Amino acid sequence: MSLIFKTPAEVRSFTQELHGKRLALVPTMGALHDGHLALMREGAKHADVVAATIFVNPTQFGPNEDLSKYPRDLDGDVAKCKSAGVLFVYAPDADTVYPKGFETYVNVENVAKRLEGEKRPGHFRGVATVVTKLLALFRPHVALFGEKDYQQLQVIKALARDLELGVEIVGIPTVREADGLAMSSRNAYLKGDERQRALALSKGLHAAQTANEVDAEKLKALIRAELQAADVREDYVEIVDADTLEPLSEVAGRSARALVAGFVGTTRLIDNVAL
Ligand code: PAJ
Repeated sequence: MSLIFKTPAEVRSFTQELHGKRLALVPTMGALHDGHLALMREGAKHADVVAATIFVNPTQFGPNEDLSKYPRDLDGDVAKCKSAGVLFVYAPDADTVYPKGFETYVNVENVAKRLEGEKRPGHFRGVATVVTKLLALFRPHVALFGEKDYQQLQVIKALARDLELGVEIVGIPTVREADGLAMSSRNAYLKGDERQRALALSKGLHAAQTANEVDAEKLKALIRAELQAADVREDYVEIVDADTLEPLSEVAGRSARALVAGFVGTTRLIDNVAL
C-alpha cells in the first residue's frame, strides 16, 4: 500500500528519515496514464525511493480554462502509482499549497515567453511556482518531467539551474498511443470523431520530421496541411531552437524542435517532436 500524505509536515518527516537514500520526484496533476507511469518507472532507475505528487494546480489555469472539469481520480491514481513502484504520494488540497496570504511567485523569463507562455498568460508562472515549492519541500536528487510538455521541461530546467536547487531535471520521451496520439489526461475530453481527428497533430509532426526539408515555413506548411484536413484549429505551429525555443527560419546545423497546439472541437491539445 502506497502512503498518501496531505501536508508538508508529513512529507518533511518522511524525507528526513531517508538517511541519504536517493529520492526521485514525479510531479503530476493526476488522471494518470502510461506517460506518467513511464516517468515513475524511469525515476526508479535514478533513485532508491520514488515519490509522486498529485495536485491540480489552480494557479496554472487561465480563467476560461478547464480547472473545474479537469479529470480527478485519486484512488485510481494512487493504485497506478503503486504499480509503478512509487513509495509515497503527496496529494495536498489547494488551501494547503496556497493558504490565505500566499504572495510569492516564480517567474521564468525568456524561455517561458513564446508558445504556451503567449497563448496561456500566467500559465508558466503557476507551473514554475508549484514546481519550485515541490522541489523545495522534497529536496529530491532527481525530478522527472515529460518531453510531451517540451516548453515546460525547459522552463523547469531553467528555474532549477537559476535558483540552484541542486536537483537533476530528467526529461523522458513522449509516450504515445499505438496510432501516434500523444497520451494526455485531456484526451478524455475527446468525443465522437474528435479522437480520430486529434491524430492530425502527431501526423503533421511526423510529416515534418520525415520530410527532407530545412525551410521552417515549408515544414510548418506540412503540419498545417494535416491540421486543416482534420478540421483542427491551429493555436500555433512553430519551429524553434531546441534549447532556447527561439524561432528558426532554417533547421540546418542545429538541434530544432517542431511544436504544435490546436483545438479539436473545444479540447486544446499540444504535441512536439525533435527535427
Ligand atoms: P501533468 O499534465 O499531469 O503531467 C505530469 C508529467 O507527466 C509532466 O512532466 C508531463 O510532461 C508528463 N507527461 C504527460 N503526458 C506525457 C506523455 N504522453 N509522455 C511522457 N510524459 C508525459 O505537467 C503537469 O502535469 C503540471 O504542469 C505539473 C508539472 C505537475 C505542475 O503542476
